[in-house]
Amino acid sequence: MLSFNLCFSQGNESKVFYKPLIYPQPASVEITQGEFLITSSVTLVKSSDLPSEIESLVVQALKNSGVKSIKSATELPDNLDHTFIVLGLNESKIIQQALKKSNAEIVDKKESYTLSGVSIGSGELITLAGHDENGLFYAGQTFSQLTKLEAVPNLVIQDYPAMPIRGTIEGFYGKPWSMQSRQSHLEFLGSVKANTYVYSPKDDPYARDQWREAYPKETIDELAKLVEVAQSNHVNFVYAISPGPTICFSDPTDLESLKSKFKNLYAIGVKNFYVALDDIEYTKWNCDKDEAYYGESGKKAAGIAQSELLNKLQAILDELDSSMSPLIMVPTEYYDAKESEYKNALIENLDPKIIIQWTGTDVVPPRISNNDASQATKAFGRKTLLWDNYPVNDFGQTKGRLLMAPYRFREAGLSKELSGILSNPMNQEMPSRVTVTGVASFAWNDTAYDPDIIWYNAARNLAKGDIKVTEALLKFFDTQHLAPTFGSQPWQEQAPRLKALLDKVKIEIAFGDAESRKNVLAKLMHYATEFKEAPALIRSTVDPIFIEETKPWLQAMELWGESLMLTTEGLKAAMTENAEANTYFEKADEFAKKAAEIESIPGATRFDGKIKIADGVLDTFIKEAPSLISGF
Ligand code: LTM
Repeated sequence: MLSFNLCFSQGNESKVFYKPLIYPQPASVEITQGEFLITSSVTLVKSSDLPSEIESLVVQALKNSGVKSIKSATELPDNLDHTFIVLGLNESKIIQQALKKSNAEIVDKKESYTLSGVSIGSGELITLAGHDENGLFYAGQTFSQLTKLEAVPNLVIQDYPAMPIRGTIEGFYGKPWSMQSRQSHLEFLGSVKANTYVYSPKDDPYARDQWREAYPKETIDELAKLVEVAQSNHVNFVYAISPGPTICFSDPTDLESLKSKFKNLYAIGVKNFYVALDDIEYTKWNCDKDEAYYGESGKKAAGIAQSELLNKLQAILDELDSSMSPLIMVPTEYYDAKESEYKNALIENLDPKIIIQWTGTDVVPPRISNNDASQATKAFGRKTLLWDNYPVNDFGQTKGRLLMAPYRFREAGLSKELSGILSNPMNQEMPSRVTVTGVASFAWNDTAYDPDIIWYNAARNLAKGDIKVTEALLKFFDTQHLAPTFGSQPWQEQAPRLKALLDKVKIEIAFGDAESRKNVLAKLMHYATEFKEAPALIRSTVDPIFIEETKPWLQAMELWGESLMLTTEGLKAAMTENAEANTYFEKADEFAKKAAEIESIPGATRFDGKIKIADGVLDTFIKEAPSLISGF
């Protein structure tokens, strides 16, 4: 059960309220007396320093929930006869007054907020108080979630993030996201209280292979638009450059090229910079000058040369604008927390304020523990920022797959050792949200994080709140649950929901009686029918971009569903010794073969290949089914 209910009497009436499931899970939710009531006419009481995008967010949420009239005021009256919503930063007088009336306070932490609802007289006082602008924006996001629910009780939410840096790094190989996808991703990040997006597509030539060249004017204009969208969604837009494949560390003209690249981006509003030194040759210099300057090439010399370059860049940025956040970097040895010659040389020289990323105990680690993170703190000489290679699908083992399992196996307590988490997503932006919602939620509140509830919420969000479409999506995600590592052993199993049902079918056929076999086959037919119908339901409601990005998977799922229905008919017929059974099994096989032939969209992922749907679970069952009941 996902919620419990609470019963309060208001006057003579009594009404049932349901505890809301906010995501990311807030630090504290206290339910109080009465209803969190939004009347059809409300008054917004704003502090003078209210950013316009936060006002728009709240106004939009009110309109979507059916509010007909929104008036503005600068003060609260003594008597409330309808809903008053007070919005502002903690230090404003009006917020102090509203918090006092609500018996609430704000926690003194960066990005924190308090959201409260209290019944006063015949009206309602709702307060959205931010510690800072990000906090106030997050109060608006939580408010927006509350307005989509029915019968919410009055409450006091005090909330703040566990990790300071939360978001994504578009750091994969293969087709980069379109500018349109990036814009909608930035809006999505804001909605899950994530505050960071790193622009680092490996296949942007101006960021890696031709990093010395300036961007064409058209691209600069597009990037400027992204920076603007990021700002209005309270997301730091971080620009990453990858000079590693060709840089000459000791050449002042290369430093100049980096400086002018950063300056061009600063001019369009970029205030966060990043240097990516992953996946490069670091035991050979790219130029003779480096040999002359640093001596013989090698891991130690690479650590020294890289740290010197980064320190110079940090100094350039400090001079350009001292209010900017420090540089972020990913080193060449990013895939473990073992001390090494290279890492020692890097951190002995690197400016301590520069933030270092690592990917865990492997490039794609099966789990990340508190101990792993504290080893990384030691090895890199500071709290690290995790680069989590999930749900990225640019490596061979992901061929034909989307990665859509819940975000799991990151230990509660990591917020004590990490400065944050950035997820490296798939080439497909919208399907990536299934996991990124989990990453943002874990980074916001790692101790209360519940992977399954967040997974449900991610589906519900894509389904625009529709329960049937949510279930259809969850069935689809289950077929893409397998998460490969760089080795042969996946770190998340394939299709656990479907597997549980198919195992039950096999168990009842082997050990059950006529009645239980009949029942389990009825259940299987019900599931198979919903499975086959899921793609049509998804297409009817979910955003067309999601449908486009998942197109061949949805097509294949339909065919596999048909095959599973025919298999179930075959099993039913076999149970009653009906000779039609074989015909059903043969047809099921034909559909399975057709489904297994569907290919990914050419170029949409780094490795094209045949689409995989619940592989190793569904195909195995369909193949094995004719042998489960014999003698007809
Ligand atoms: O993980 C890092 C730091 N670098 C690359 C990524 O660009 C790539 O997307 C992932 C997954 O293939 N692996 C890497 O090594």
